[in-house]
Amino acid sequence: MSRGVFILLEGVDRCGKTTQVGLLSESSVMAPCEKMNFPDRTTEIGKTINSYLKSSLDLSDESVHLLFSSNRWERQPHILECLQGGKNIVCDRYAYSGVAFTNSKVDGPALDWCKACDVGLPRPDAILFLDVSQSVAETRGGFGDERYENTTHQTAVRKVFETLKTEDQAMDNAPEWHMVDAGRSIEEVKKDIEEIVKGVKERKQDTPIGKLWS
Ligand code: DGP
Ligand code: NA
Ligand code: NA
Repeated sequence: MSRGVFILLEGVDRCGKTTQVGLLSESSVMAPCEKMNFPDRTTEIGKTINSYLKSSLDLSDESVHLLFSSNRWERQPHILECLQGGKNIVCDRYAYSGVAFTNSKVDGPALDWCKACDVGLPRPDAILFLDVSQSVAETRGGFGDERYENTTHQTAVRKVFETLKTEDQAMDNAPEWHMVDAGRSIEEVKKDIEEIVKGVKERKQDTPIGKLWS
């Protein structure tokens, strides 16, 4: 039996990621599928993260970064169990958001420090980056509700995602990156994503499960 594949959707806030994660998780292409999202606000750590994002709690940049990372590590056993059991995973954000949202802060922690605590997590097979212009993202519902949702920060976040893509592309064992034009209709984006995922499954489902950034 082939293992499950691990598909990660990333992007700035309001890029349409959560909609597409939902659609992909219900698509026959991914069956059987487990849907995940980070931060997972349901755990004890996740509740603290939620308070931080809603601005009812202040934490240092380093402290909250480690909480976000820990929130991923607490799901590591479950991720491995799914993949080993032949279940595909579609995930809404992961360590890439982790690094991008922290390193992009004014005088934020260094890129290598940000990456270090997520090294060794289960490695996604592919990253589908939902690319939408900042002006389009901001016209979408709810922009500005949470801590990081301002133009300056989001623009800086985009730059770090670009750096992470470049670094991954220089590594032998890194996820595949696919840029998806998310300025189109939901239906067009969905079709595009499904085609990409079919290819990823063919290439990856008979390879060993990897470790992130190692
Ligand atoms: P979401 O629930 O996907 O809208 O994510 C909530 C916000 O938290 C969003 O602005 C992105 C940000 N975020 C997601 N993961 C991380 C992380 O690991 N570290 C930091 N600093 N921010 C993150
Ligand atoms: Na958000
Ligand atoms: Na999310």
